[in-house]
Amino acid sequence: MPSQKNSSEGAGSVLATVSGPSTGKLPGSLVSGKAIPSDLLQKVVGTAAITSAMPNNPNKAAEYGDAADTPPQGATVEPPSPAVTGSTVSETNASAKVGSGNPPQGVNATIESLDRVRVDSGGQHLTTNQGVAIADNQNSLKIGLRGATAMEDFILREKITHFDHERIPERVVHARGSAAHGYFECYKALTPMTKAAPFAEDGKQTPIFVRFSTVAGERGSADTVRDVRGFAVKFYTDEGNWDLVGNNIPVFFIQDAMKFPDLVHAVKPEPHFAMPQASSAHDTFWDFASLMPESTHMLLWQMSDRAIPRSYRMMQGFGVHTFRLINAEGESVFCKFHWTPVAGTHALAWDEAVKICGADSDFHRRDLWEAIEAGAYPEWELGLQVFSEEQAEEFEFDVLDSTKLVPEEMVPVIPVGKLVLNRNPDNFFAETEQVAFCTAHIIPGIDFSNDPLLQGRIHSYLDTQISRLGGANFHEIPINAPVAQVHNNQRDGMHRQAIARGRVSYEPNSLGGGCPFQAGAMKGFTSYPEPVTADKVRGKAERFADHYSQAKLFWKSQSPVEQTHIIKAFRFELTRVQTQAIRERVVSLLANVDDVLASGVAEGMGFPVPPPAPNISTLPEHTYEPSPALSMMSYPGTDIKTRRVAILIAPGVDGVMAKAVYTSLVDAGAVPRFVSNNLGEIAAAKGAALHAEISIEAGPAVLYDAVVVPDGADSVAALLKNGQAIEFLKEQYRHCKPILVMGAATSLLEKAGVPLMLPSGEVDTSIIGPDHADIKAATAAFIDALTKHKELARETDPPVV
Ligand code: HDE
Repeated sequence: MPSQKNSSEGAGSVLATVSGPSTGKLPGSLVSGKAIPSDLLQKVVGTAAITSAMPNNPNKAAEYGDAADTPPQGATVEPPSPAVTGSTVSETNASAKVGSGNPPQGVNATIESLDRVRVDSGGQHLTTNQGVAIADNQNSLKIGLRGATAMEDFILREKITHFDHERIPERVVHARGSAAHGYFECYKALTPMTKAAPFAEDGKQTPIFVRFSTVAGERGSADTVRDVRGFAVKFYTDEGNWDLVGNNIPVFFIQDAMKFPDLVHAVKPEPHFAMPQASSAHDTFWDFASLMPESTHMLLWQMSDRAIPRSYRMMQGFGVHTFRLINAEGESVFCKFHWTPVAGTHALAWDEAVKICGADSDFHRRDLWEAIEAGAYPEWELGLQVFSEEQAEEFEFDVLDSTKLVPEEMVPVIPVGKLVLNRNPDNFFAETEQVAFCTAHIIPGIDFSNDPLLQGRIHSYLDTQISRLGGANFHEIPINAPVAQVHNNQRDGMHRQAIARGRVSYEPNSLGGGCPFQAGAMKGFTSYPEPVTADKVRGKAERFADHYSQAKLFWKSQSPVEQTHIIKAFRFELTRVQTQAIRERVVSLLANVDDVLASGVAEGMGFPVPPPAPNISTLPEHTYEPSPALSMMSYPGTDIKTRRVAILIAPGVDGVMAKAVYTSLVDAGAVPRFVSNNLGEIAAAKGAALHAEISIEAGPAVLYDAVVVPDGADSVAALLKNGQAIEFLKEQYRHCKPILVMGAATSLLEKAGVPLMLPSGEVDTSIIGPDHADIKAATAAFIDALTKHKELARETDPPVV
């Protein structure tokens, strides 16, 4: 609507905030000789123009019937001047606080990189949260030097009040974890399969944040407990955040979200006395699990070495559920996600894991941090198993059942990209604790399947953040903000940070020129239009009732030593259980899997194998061929980067030899340390004195992947008299770790009772030294042994050393 030049008619309407001229006429530029602010006039004139350009809602018809399949982009009108859609024409006035007076249009500045919120106090004085300089940070304000503290001491009160509220609730599950930043790089564009942003171009990089965790323990619990590990990846894509919230085991305990609170209540510390911490080895867990035969497959994984990984960097990750990929044509395939570590998959020994809980309860956290600080960036390859809905129909299991996996022999894993973790967080709380993963965070090109476990998760993660992070604005916490623009009409709530410009917070609108407008089917997220004709029911499909075929597949696919570990883990857990009927019920499930498994466990428990639990499946049981990919042995790794090696020294050590081994290990990427009885200078028989880096108490055997004892008559004599050193060698042997002894140090093996031959009668090639005169060759053989990680053929039950 045009303004009337040189007329004051309607001026009052421009200057007021209620009502406007009934004629629709707008004033000219002068009122009684006083100028109407031109920006205010422009705003009113411009508003009239954009609202009348939208006489109706042009997209309404597209909401109904077939037209709704392809929602159009929202209708918009460009405002003639920025003031038209602003909140206030006074936005052009500048200050250090309100900004430049030229507010950015069409952007959300809260998504700027984390640099925007990084704080460094170098060279700065202390202040209150209001920026007031603090003169004295040592004393509260008192009425007299020996008097009471004054109520008015706002500096003390602010400091203590903030401190009182420093904690937030820990995660209900996965409370204990550690995280790092990095990137995902796609090898080749996957556009025929999916339009998802990370896979859009060859070599495309997407920033990511990954958090690893245990499940059952509280936030301060130990890292190396027996448990499933979380493997949650947040992709900050240019089309919004995608969270792939997976585990290091490809299947799960239960089939329906309805059972998750029961599972977690059963595994968490028992409610009457809050024990045990971070352990499934107690009555309530096994009571529940043994009444849920669908968990049998997962229980085998949980009792395997997968549940005691050597490092977060040495475990696989899985999306677990079946997801959908969708391409630009709207075609969909099913997909399973696999992360495979470049460092190989490696585990601790159970005895080792238990002792590490005491020696360094931050073992995994420290390992991840140290590797990244040292520039040995952990890497994984992402692989996809892709299959059609028609293929899935032919499988003997249901792909919507999270207690089943798709064997790689049926659908191969295609490598599609790599994940690299190359930056530690600056602040554990702000980043690792406040990160909010959510299975509902998906992007165009990816969609959910109807897996009833996944469907329940879509609700749970968003919901849990609201109480954990204190309200609906947790997406604005810097670590959670996407790198893609965020524009919508959600407003207010606790701790809101975005200051929305303009008066429009609804859609459709004409006062905001129609903005922000719906993106439409071409750009916006659309769900895969899966055809459905079904009754509304509670229940599960027939194929979900097969509880044992894949448990058998997993068992058959394990190497003999892995099978032994599974039997021993069951025995350990069930021995801690107090109720005999529960123990027997667990073995009755195992009796459906394998005789050796069931009898091995029963024997250790001192009772006969009970009759197998009823197999309730009405479908014929499927027999799978063993799948080598299910054994950890299939991912050996290729080097010794970041492996920790103890070099045990005492006065009189052959310093030249010790240093030579040290240097070779550093060159190969390992982390050697001189370990001695105490810190300080250690006189050497040959060469310069060495400096002990850590004492045996602070760095016991379980914290190293291997041990070296250099030659030196006096040094060896001292170690022979040192019970801790002998214990060190015994543990290294018992945990199947490579041992390098040189010259006189060979006598330590005898004192420790370490045999040089394997139980099979073959030579133990991971004990190096006795017949290696040449130190170079010995070190090379030692590095070879360490590359293989452990010599598991050493194990006997019970251990001889
Ligand atoms: Fe989770 N899970 N979960 N979960 N989960 C949480 O979300 C839940 C499940 C997983 O590092 C919680 O933010 C339900 C399967 C990881 O921050 C909560 C069900 C898998 C993490 C939650 C499941 C996972 C969580 C607790 C069954 C593997 C840690 C705090 C329907 C595919 C993410 C939080 C991080 C965390 C609910 C089952 C993995 C309560 C209801 C299956 C890695 O929302």
